[in-house]
Amino acid sequence: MDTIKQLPGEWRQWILDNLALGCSHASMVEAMARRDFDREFAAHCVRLLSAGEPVAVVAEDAAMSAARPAYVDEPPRIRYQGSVIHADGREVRLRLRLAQPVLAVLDGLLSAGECEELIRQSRIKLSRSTIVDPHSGREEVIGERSSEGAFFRVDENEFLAGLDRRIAAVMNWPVENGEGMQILRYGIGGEYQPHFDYFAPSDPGSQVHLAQGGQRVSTLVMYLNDVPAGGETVFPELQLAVVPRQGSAVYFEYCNSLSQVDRRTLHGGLPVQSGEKWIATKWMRQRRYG
Ligand code: PD2
Ligand code: ZN
Repeated sequence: MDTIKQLPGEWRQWILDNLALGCSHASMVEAMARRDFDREFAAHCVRLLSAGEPVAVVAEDAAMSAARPAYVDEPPRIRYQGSVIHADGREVRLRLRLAQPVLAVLDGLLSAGECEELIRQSRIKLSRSTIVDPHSGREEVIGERSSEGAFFRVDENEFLAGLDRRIAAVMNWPVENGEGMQILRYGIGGEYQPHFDYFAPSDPGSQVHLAQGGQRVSTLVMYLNDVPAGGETVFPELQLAVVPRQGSAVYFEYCNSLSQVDRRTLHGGLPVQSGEKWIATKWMRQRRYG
């Protein structure tokens, strides 16, 4: 088969995104060669773009769209010993796992007492999640995420530090790479519309987020209470719904060593139909955060 010696605009952006993330030239050339680009041509494009020089691009045609960068699956970061994860002295049980995208449902991550303590501490800080309305400039309640939220710093207190150590052990990623834990409370009708947790690499607004700690690589959503009806975390591409259960969690990975992001991890929170829903979320970054 002939190798590709033309650069579609989408691939030009892919190279620029990965350069901004600090990826090595060799890793980019390797990924392009795997998608049938000519190695020398790929290296030439990476060299020019890294030097800030222009590179001619072609519009994507049907043949080229077949060469769109596909997410390269890699071995999971999370590690199971049989159906258990030994995490900083606690036995966390595996209830479901998916090979690719890497996803796991875990039981017994937090005790009931720990969930209640997290809720108690969050109630104290809780403020309604807001955004700045572009027209009025006023802070408005976010429409698509009808919830209240609170953030905890990694070193907020001993209790949080202990949980952060356990979470880092489960996610098999350094505690220093974690963002502070986010707690959300959804009331009846509260939902989180489908989104990606990673920052869209080609979105100029992402650069400010990526500058500190790089891309997000994995998420752990922990359920702090049982929800009588609704509130499932759903993955539309996987046709999977996770029912919230106190102390359990859903874990998933979406950024590989090439800094590619995995669109299969689109996910959202369905409306709560009865009662309320409390979650704690931990996002891990490529590098040290904060
Ligand atoms: O509350 C959820 O189930 C949910 C859904 C999607 C949480 C998040 N995303 C998140 O915290 O990123
Ligand atoms: Zn999310």
